[in-house]
Amino acid sequence: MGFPKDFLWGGATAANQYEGAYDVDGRGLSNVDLLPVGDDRRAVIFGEKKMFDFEEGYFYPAKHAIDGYHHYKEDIALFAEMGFTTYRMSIAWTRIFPNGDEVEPNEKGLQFYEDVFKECQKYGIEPLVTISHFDTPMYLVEKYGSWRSREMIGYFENYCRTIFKRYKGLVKYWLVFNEINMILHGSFMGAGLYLGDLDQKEATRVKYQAAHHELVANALAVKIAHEIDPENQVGCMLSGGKHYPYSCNPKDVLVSQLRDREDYFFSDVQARGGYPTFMLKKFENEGIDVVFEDGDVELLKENTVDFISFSYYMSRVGTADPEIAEKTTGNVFDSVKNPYLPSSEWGWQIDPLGLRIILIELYDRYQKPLFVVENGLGANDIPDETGYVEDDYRIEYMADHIKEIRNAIDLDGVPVMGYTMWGCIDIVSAGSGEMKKRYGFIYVDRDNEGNGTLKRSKKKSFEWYKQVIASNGEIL
Ligand code: P53
Repeated sequence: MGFPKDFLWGGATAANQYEGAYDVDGRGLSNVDLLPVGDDRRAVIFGEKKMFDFEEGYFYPAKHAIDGYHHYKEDIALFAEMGFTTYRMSIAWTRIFPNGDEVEPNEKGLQFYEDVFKECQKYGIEPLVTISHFDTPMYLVEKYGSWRSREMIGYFENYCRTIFKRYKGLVKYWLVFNEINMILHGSFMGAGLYLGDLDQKEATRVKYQAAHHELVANALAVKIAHEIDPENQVGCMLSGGKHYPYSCNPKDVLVSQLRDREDYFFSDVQARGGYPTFMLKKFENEGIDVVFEDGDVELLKENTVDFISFSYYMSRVGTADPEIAEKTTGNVFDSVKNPYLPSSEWGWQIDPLGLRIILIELYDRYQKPLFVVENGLGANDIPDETGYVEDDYRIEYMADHIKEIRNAIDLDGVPVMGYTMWGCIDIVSAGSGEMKKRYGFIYVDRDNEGNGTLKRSKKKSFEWYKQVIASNGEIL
């Protein structure tokens, strides 16, 4: 009973929220560098406001982030001290191909990640590598309109082939696109799509055409990963969270079910190998013309993912009743507020049982191993003068969620490969751009305006997680 012996325990970060050094060693500019802090951030994330270069009067937190580029050795040593057996991180596409369309990769970028993986290897930490954590080279955004263009597939394929070859033997767990369903919501953040000049129908068409290109690129990535090294295991990655019906009125149930399908469309293609009929019907009924090329159907069919990964922060709520207007705040996935659940300081509702519910649901749907690759609590931690934070609220949040993973394994028979808690060291928030929305076991001295020494200090949760891992999830 309990967690399997080889369960992978760790934490997760993403290049643009962690590394900084945005212009060092030949790195090119990417869409996620251009998300400013402040009132305009959401409009840029959603692809409503165009921001294709740094502009006067804005602060761009990804430029320097927590300077992980120069601190990774110290950070990985701290992860190792907690006993991590895995570390989820992402490669910045623009470190390897600064513009995206070069034939030859940037050696300095390749060397950087090789050093990172070797550092992990030193401690027996298995890297879990996201190939695109929301990032797209700005050169390709400007030249081709990003993923709306079929051209992207070839460039992405070259990027994948390059890293699979170079890191063969160092990395075996891969995720292709982080939260692939983000493309429908935060379209510029998720996929470099600026949609501000399109009407709604055309914007929808562009999103689904771009999604198709990403799905084809995903299948190619799976194919190449398996060809280069049969040891490679490739997962899809979904922003998870089931829609609960607001009431047992069948109308609410139906709305919730249909909204879940909008998300599962992506993993249905990636895990089952073809478009679900409901999506083809939607295209037909709404006149959405998504162009497939010869060979796409076969490629998708033959190259399904090895496992299903997802982020889980909260469940969502669906209702058919327009009178129920109270929405949750602070998340790009809009949802009606659930009256049974408490909320974090950022309005994200806290629902540990929802994690068990989505684990059951995803396993029932796909019968493939699951990996919880993000989960955690963003909070405004107040450190003492030494940088220590007594983050009992975070410990409680995580303990409650890890218990539900154990229940899913023990009571529901769901195979779960591992758990990587989000933002294991404080990093820039993707949604808000703030530093003060902190998730880490490790406090980083940096504020929303970019001031601070970048000093790392252990929070109370650091010792707690160490003991969770040492006991393989028995002591929570
Ligand atoms: P933050 C919502 C909004 C933005 C990104 O989010 C999101 C979500 C949740 O689904 O996805 C992930 O930093 C994402 C991470 C991100 C994390 O959620 O807004 O993969 O990059 O940092 C947490 O609190």
